[in-house]
Amino acid sequence: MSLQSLTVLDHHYQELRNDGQDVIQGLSATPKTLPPKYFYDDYGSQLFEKICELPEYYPTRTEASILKQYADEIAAITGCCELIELGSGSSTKTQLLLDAYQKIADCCTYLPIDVSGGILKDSVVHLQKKYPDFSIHGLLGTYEQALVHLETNYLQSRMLFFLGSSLGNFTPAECDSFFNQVARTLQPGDYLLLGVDLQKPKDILEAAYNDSQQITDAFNLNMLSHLNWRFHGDFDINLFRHQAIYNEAEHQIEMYLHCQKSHWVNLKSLDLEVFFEVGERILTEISRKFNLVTMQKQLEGKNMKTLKTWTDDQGWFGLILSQV
Ligand code: AVJ
Repeated sequence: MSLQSLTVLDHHYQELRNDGQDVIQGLSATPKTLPPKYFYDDYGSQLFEKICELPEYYPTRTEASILKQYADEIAAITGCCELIELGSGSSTKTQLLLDAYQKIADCCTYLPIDVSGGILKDSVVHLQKKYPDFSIHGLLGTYEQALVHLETNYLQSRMLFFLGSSLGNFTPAECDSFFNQVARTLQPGDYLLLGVDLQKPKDILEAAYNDSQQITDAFNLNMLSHLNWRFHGDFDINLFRHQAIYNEAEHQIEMYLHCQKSHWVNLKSLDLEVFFEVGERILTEISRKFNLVTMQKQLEGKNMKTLKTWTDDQGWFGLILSQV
């Protein structure tokens, strides 16, 4: 991979100098919370890739089936533009879209954005081989860092992908400011392709986040291992248990790390000591489940008009193509 193929948006992120204010805030709050971006160190991203292949975890496979069926139609609507993806991970599903764009244009730009350097580098190398005529450039950083970068580096018309229902990690308030930030990176005529997980019965949802191989357990607990290496911490992951429940009133999966024994945890480089009570939980993630019509209205409130939506036969997952 050439050096120009990856831009590190925050040179501190890979180092321990990430200031970790969000960790201090979350662990000092009652109840305790941690931001889901800390799932994704390189090992966490590998675990997430495994989750995507689990029999119980339907979202990835369902979204891929929709993309498989409609990628050509999506590419035909937007035509060639700069393809940008927030939270690209391994870009596996995205290749269905890249294939479609390759058919209609001989040269396209693709900018995958992720917080995991390892998986981002590997996928850029792989994609450059697979799509030699594409200009592929990875951006290593958080959504916020990437959106700020994109706002000030507008080159050509854009199609922003936000797939996999990553949007589900945001509270309604965070979602609102995220859409505002997205809107600032797009010009009139630009597109947003949003993949959202839809509301469905509790048993299906809870199975998807409590898989029988316990990969999701490992994924959740790995957040503490990540904090240990990043902030010189001494979390003992054996003192916590994974728990995922569907909160039907809020239409969201809530993932917790449930403390099994009262103890202190020290995060040296954050100068933080935290006491955990037995039975206390850390909320590590919400994964909201959406209603397609409500989501379209919300986008319209942000001046993004729906051009078309697609779902699978069971109505489990939705794709919305909107235009500014
Ligand atoms: C990547 C946020 C969409 O919420 O389903 C998978 C993360 N957490 N299993 C999701 C996740 C537990 C995933 N998102």
